[in-house]
Amino acid sequence: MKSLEVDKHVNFLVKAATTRGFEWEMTEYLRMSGIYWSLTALDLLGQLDKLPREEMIAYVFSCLHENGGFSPAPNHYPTIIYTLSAIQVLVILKALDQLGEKKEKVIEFVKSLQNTDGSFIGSPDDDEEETDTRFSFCAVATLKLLNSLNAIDLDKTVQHIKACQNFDGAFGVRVGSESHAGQVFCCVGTLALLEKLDIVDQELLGWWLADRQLPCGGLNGRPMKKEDVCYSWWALSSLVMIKKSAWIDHKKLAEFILSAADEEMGGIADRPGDIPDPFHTLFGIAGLSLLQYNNNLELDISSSKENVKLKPIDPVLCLPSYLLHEK
Ligand code: GRG
Repeated sequence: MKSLEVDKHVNFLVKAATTRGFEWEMTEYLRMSGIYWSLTALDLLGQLDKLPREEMIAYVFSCLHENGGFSPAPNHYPTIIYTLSAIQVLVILKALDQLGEKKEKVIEFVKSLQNTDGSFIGSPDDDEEETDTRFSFCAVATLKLLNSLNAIDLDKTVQHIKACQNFDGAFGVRVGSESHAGQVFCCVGTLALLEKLDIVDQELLGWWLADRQLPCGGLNGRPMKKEDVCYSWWALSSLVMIKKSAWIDHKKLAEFILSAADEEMGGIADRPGDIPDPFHTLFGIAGLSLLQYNNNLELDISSSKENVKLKPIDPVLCLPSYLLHEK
């Protein structure tokens, strides 16, 4: 198995976060999540200090709006996805306290997005039917990190997720939508945060998730689709949450993730030979962390620093575990 080239990945992540140019401009619409991906990956690699903390915190607050929501960049509108990313960044930088009385505003923002059937819209201007189980997860995860789960109707939240479970045991975007591993993560993660995993048919879901592994070792997001490194997070973390991660071949998955790394520039791509990006770099490294700590994978780590270890990650909140235990 190839080794995890720490120095190269750190250089790649720092370069992606600090180089100004065409790519930087083109990714403005997702910047807050980009910062979360880069910081989380750097922290897992033990090198969080490679990006300027105060500058990152100032950026997060420059994206906080009057209604309590965060946008990806200052001149964009706030949504629940970027609100979760902003809160995750503040947790990583141990700066959540700086929210002060604005914390109540953020809670109000999240609360305002819940429909009467328990589903969530992504931003206040969305129509009531524009729901997505991603928004349920982001709402619940944000409130969990703010210690304010009771701000929303939790029973209805669970009922809605339950209604999104399909005959194959997996979950989709909304009631009746095709099962997709990304949405499975969101639904299983929501139930895990609300301690309601018992309502899931875990055997059936375990089979569906394990079936995502292809002969190349990588996982796909739904039947008949190509493998993609990001499902080494969405599908594997779901398997970990329902305690069925032993149902896939760990070594083959780790080999697939490592083979999607760019050997020269660092960074991980969706699949071998493609161009790396911070999204796949985080979810590839996060998948390796799950495999190492949940399935005893022996990972060879190459670094110019001594005794570098990959940190354990929380399978639900996708944050280095030590941050959640310290809270
Ligand atoms: C990271 C903790 C944390 C939270 C974020 C926004 C969100 C919560 C989760 C998104 C989950 C999701 C839907 C992931 C899938 C992303 C993806 C690669 C979608 C591509 O979908 P298709 O249909 O790809 O283009 P396939 O693989 O089906 O061909």
